[in-house]
Amino acid sequence: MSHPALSISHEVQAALSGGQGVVALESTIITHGMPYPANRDTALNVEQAVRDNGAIPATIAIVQGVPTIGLSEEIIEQLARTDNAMKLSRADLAMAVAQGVDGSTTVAATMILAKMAGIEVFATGGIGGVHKGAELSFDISADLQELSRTSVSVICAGAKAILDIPKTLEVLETLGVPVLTFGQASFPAFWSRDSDQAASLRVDTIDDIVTFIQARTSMNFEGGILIGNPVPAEHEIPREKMQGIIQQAVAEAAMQGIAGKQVTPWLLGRIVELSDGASLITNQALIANNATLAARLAKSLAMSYSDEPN
Ligand code: PSU
Ligand code: MN
Repeated sequence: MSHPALSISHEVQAALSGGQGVVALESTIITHGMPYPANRDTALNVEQAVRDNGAIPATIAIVQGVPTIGLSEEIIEQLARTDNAMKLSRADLAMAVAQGVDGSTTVAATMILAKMAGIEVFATGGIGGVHKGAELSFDISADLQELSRTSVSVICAGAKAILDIPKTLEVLETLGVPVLTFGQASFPAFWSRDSDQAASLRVDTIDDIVTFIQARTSMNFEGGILIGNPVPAEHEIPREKMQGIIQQAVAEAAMQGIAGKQVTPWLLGRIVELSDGASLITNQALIANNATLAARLAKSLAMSYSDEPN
């Protein structure tokens, strides 16, 4: 079902009406998650990974006030270069529309627009969550709340250790968001495969995920699910290696009074600097890996719908 306020690319529209799998991709990672040109190259590689695995990519952003589903290479290039795009979550998404400006969508905002467009599967790198020190700052990403209310399956490589991972998992549980890990018991920690936190639900195959989604649908559950997909072993960076860097970045951010929506982008940028770019390579690899799983899931889901008698 298409939506009057959205601009959906022909390719994505054709895939949706033809029952082909579609994978939503976010754009904050382009404008606020990585430096140029790694951000552009990653965005294009991720789209390619989706295609290589049998689905159609739909990168999502607000372009001159228009919520746009499926970006041209030209627009991706433009977003990758600009410093002016608004970073949009649920609270401010409509302001970019009201003002007719460019804005990139976080996980929360991408979920909202994906849902409107009828896209059920979304691949990203890492989600926002409960920040370290949140008991004082109250800094908890709107991504978590969105997962509880918007029915999209989000595939990520876990959460970065800039976040408090145990508290992030607690909040997800409180909000009733199923957290599935793919192929292992522990929730992945972004650059490394393992956190010391067990997720409550484990799946080992794409069929397991499809069956779970079908069971939720049959029970009329609303809301998203989160799937943690560990980074491939050959690209992993050991946790201890990142720990010092993250601690330094978090301490500097506190000292400089970084607050609000600047916190996540500031930390991401500082970590790339402090790791001499090593963290970027892993970041790129894990997103492609997530896009691959997402494409296979979207394809299987699309096939399961066409099997249904109706
Ligand atoms: N974590 C990452 N990379 C990212 C982000 C988070 O490892 O690019 C981005 C995502 O778009 C996520 C957003 O939705 O940051 C969360 O921002 P905040 O904490 O301000 O909600
Ligand atoms: Mn925040």
